[in-house]
Amino acid sequence: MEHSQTVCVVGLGYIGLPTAAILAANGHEVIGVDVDARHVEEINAGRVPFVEPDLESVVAGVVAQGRLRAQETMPHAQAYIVAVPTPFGAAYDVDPRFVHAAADAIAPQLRGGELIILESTSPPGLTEAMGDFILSRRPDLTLDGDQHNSIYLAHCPERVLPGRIMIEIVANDRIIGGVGARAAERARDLYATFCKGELLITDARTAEMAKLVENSYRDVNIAFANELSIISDRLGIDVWKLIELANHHPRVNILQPGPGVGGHCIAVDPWFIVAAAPEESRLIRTAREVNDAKPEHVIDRILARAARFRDPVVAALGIAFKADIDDLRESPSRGIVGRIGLEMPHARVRVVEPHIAALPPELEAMDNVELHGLDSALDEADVVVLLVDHAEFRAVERDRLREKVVIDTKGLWR
Ligand code: SAJ
Repeated sequence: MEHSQTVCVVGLGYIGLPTAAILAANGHEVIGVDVDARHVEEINAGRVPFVEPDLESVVAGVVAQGRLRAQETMPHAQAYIVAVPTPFGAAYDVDPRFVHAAADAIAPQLRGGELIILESTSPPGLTEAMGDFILSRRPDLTLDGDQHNSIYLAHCPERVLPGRIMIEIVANDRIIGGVGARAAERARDLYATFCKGELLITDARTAEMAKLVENSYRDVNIAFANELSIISDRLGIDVWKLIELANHHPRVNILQPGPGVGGHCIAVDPWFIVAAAPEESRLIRTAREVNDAKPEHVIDRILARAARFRDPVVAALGIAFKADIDDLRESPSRGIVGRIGLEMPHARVRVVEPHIAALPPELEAMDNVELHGLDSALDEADVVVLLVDHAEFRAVERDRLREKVVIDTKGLWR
């Protein structure tokens, strides 16, 4: 292993915490910073405040060894990795407030020689803007390399898949975009201490764009599948069979339709490209619109098929944004469940979500929506809506669905 460093990871969420844990497990002294006091306390007790396979054992181990500690204040460190949210603002451009807050807190700690890596998904130019922001607070420092007062800035977007983070954080290739060549080399040396994938060096803007392009590629391809499912509904064709057959062609690989696209990445990142080049991003924008419209199509189908019952019991299976995780952010199924409850006030909606202990507030507040176990929800249901392909749902015996109206948005029970 290369020499160990003091590394500060700013933002201990789905990306920051695994990154902090893996750095600590590879010999670095890691200080995690988060604004949430409860989060900090949990991590210092070796616990992980969200579901991600294999993460908790690593966190518990490095905390017990004293290699990772969390705190609310910004320390001095040799390297900083910023992994804070970059949501979109009103005009679908980035809201940089968390990046600015991190930069604001890091700036007074700098002495010259530090490496600062932005991992948060960024529109083209945000990493350079972060550098300008730091220099505006610290005019005594420079981004020109190899001087006593140089700081080194790079963008290294994360590409891990929730549910497989601990595998992919080590195995995936990484793009490292430096603001200057020296910064990229230093960032590469740090990632090389735990990353077994290829470390690909470029400039910060290209790295920013590469990340957005990867997620847009997936969004466009899912939009194609979702559009096919709507066309197929109209033409009376089984879309799953259709895609399976078409995918036998050696150069065709269509993705799977679903109730819409969720999560905080694929449903967000393409908008940064659209905001940066609105006239030119026609396909990317349309794909977003197609995917955003899919939940409405699902709602219409549910309402139409449930119309024959007076006071139906609806079992809604899954409100996470995808299979086998507990993340409800930007989840289309969560929105669909809310709308069913609203549009059918006389229906009783039984939500089954094995990965959560309580409904999110907006569903909790609805009188006709309740969290249920799978068995009781299925027993009572007139209408069963499959919204997430969780492993638990895959195992449901088909006999239990007989004589019920079934709307399977993931093609799980074909
Ligand atoms: N989905 C479909 N059909 C499919 C595949 C996915 O409807 O065939 C839906 C899912 O149900 C979910 C959404 O798309 O609602 C996104 O899920 P995902 O598994 O495609 O991706 P994320 O959001 O969990 O993670 C993505 C990954 N990006 C790519 O695969 C290009 C991951 O590698 C990134 O690190 C992550 O975004 C990120 O943080 O940017």
